[in-house]
Amino acid sequence: MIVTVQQHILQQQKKYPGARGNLSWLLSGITLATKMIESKIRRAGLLDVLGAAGETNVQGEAQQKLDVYANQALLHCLGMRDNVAMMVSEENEEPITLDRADGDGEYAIVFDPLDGSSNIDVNVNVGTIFSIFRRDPGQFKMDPNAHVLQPGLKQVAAGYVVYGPSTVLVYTTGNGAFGFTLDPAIGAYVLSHDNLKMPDYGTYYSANESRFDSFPANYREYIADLREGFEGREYSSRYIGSLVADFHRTILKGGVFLYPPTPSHPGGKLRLLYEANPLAYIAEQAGGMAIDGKNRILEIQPTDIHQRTPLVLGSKAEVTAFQAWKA
Ligand code: P6P
Repeated sequence: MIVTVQQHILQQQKKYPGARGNLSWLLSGITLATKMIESKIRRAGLLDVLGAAGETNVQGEAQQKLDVYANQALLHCLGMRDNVAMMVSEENEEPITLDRADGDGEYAIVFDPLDGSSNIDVNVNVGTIFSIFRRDPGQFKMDPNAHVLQPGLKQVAAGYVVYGPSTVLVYTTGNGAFGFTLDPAIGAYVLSHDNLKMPDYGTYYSANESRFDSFPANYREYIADLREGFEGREYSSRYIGSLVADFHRTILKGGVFLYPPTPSHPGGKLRLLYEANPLAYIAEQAGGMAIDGKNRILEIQPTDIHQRTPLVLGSKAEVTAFQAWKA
């Protein structure tokens, strides 16, 4: 039986008496934008959208044309959803606030429109990551950032789309994690991974080992032990360099993904609000764990919308073992 992501979202909403279908309306804006992005990615080589757009974004990274397109698609589709009060994008230094009548605009959304974009030109998986908060009307007038500077535990929903051999959307609203594969024949995301569960342990570790010598000692000792074999298991190293792809493998196969503090990024490279938090929420909903090297990602109180964090994320066995290493 085919279950589309729209049907699934509505079924999930039925679990909340009094839910008015607002969240499903909002999520349909995201799925629409990702279909627009997917269609561009599928034909990237043919549409001369490869290569830098000649601009640099707030991160100082050369903006790829697809980055710009993906950001515009999300801003447009979500801007059309009257229950969205504000948006934060990796591509925009400041939040985008939408002029809604004060009673409307229930949600604040943060997203990374096209993560791993440096892989676009070599046809390697890229992804979209999003995280949704309910805004606090009391704060709206003083500081729009306050709506998204909330610990990840407060997320109403979170998800990602990985654009690869197939395009898969995974999302959670707090009742488990669910995966949907885009069926090009009907243009709909169809349920393909019902109630995703991350294996309790895996046989992969994933880190950029070119910087191994500069990792903090506890990361180096931990990885050295995994290389030797851990709890009787041999480990292989897998690193795609596209967070969404490395995460998607981890949620399906288990194991651990690590982005430690490095000399160039002593506070970690990955972004808390629109990379670590949404993936941590999904990882925990699938039975996995996500920490910043010490503390649970979802409990971090953010102070800046673009702040970074170290990330150790994956199966219970591997992340628990990492925590045992004294930092
Ligand atoms: P490094 C891609 O640019 C990205 O933001 C993530 O998708 C990925 O996990 C990470 O950076 C890769 O960083 O330093 O290993 O190239």
